[in-house]
Amino acid sequence: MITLYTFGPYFGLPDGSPFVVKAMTLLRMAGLDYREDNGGYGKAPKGKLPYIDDADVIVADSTFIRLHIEEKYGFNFDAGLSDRDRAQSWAVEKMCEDHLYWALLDARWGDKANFARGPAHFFDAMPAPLRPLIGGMIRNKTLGSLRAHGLGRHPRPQIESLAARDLAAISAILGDRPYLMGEAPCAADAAVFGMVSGVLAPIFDTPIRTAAETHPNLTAYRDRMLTRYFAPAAGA
Ligand SMILES: N[C@@H](CCC(=O)N[C@@H](CS)C(=O)NCC(=O)O)C(=O)O
Repeated sequence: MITLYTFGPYFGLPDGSPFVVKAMTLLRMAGLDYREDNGGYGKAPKGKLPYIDDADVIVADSTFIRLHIEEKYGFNFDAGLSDRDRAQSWAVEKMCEDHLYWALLDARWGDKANFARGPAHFFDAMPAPLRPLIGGMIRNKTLGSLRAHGLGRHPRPQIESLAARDLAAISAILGDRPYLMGEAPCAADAAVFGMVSGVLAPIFDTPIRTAAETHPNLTAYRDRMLTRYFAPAAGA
């Protein structure tokens, strides 16, 4: 069986990382059984989660996990999409992952109150005296990568205004359709759901969440994806 390396459920979400939520959703979309292991971060080949172990083949990065599923299991996430829809869905996915994600990171890790509510709990299993030390080091490392990306160089209100534009774009593309590209979910839905559900997580108090909440189709979309892929099985 496939092992998916995760952080674990945090913030009322299937996982604390939107990329892990994306990978979970892809596996569920493809109907593949998998087990979760939240102890694999130390061995992550690219230093990040998610990655999978599929019969001793290690695949790191959510997009390469998608390509692996397509190649090994013959599942076409974008079946039925026109070339234009495929291109548009890829563009939206990458806007989420390479732009909106960094704004989410700033909201969660940059804002001190949100950090205390959220990511600080990643270190709860450590001995109490070490928690602020290790937590502070990882926070500095994360904010360093945000700065290296570039988005972290803007003052927070500017970051938030850019994120609000991303969310308005996703909302406009979704329109009144159930999924991004129409009646059926496609690969980008896994990525966009991972990010939008992360942005909407109620424990974080942030103008980015408020911006997302002004688009009722985004909250409905989050709920639709949750029900479709993460509702507990009957009797479970
Ligand atoms: N491109 C990667 C991004 C994965 C990623 O950024 N994961 C973050 C969590 S959201 C991570 O593992 N960060 C830990 C670190 O940078 O040390 C993917 O699509 O899987």
